[in-house]
Amino acid sequence: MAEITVTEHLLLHQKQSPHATEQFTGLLYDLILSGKTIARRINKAGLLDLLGGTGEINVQGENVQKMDEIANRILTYRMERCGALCAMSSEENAELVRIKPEFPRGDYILIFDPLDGSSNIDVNINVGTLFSILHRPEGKRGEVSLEEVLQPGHNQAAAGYILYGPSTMFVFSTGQGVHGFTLDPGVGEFLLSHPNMRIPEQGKIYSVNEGYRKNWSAATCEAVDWFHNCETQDGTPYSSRYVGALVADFHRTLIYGGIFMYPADIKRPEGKLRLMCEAAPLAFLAEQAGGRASDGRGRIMERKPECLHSRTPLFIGSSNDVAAVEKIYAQHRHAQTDLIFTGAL
Ligand code: P6P
Repeated sequence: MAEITVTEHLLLHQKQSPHATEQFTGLLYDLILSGKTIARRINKAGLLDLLGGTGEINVQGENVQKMDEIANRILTYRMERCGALCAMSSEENAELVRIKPEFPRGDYILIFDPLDGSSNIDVNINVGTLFSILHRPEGKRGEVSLEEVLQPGHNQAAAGYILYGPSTMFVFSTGQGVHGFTLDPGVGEFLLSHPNMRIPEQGKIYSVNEGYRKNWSAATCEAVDWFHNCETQDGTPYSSRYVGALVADFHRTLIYGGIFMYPADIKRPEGKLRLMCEAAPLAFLAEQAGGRASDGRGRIMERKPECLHSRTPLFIGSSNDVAAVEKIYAQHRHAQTDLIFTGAL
């Protein structure tokens, strides 16, 4: 396969991609540069005593890992200078970051989780950076208001992730399909390795943390039990896989198919995962790849965030597998048993 970089790929698709403007290409370039910088730091983390937490707690109430902070600093420094943004929101920052007047500004808004799954770093398991790119609403000028940022996922101009694993991958979509690029460390470029990625309409892997079962509703228990009992198209049972890093669990689902689930539970009635920087970008990719992404009731892409850090339940992957979950929740809603929380069955 010819060695095609992300920028070349964008320009090749210039006519279809309304976003292949100078500003947007510059945005992606600096996002990619940040990803390469973070990859290098992660690969050395174990050697530079960057493992472990800083002892601080972030806005999510989570223990901040050193690499979280470093990744957040790398992205914030680079992206506030890229000239394409008017505002940014990081999973690590409680408040919206408005681009300061001394920096060039543009019409895009970047929402990101600098290092998702960072607790896995200490045990050398995949972590990832997630990003979502929105347009500033037409006709808005002056200071960006929070309301301008709180947009539903179907407004996204682009979304994607960088997966730091055995190889570092950049997977994204601008609405013209999903394309995966693998970093060639020798060259220092992400090269097209997975053009036009598609999720199989049914998979054979389900992915959920069953340790929370005692806190699930009856509907959620039934939805997960569905995958304990259903069979793949070749008549074999589903396998269970759970990395504990959303980007890694999603990437496997994107390639192999199946379903990743993070349901609500009695302690987290809105779920754990963040709508704007985790569920919405992955929902954009899933739908672009022919899959589905739901909160159990309807499309993640339709949900309007109440705040920057709104959370949502997430069921994402093969269209048939996600549809099976939605059907079970609909039956329980109809029977008005969808909010009954059961103990361990
Ligand atoms: P649990 C990582 O902390 C994360 O936000 C996602 O990357 C991952 O899918 C999820 O939490 C894992 O959560 O409760 O199963 O450990």
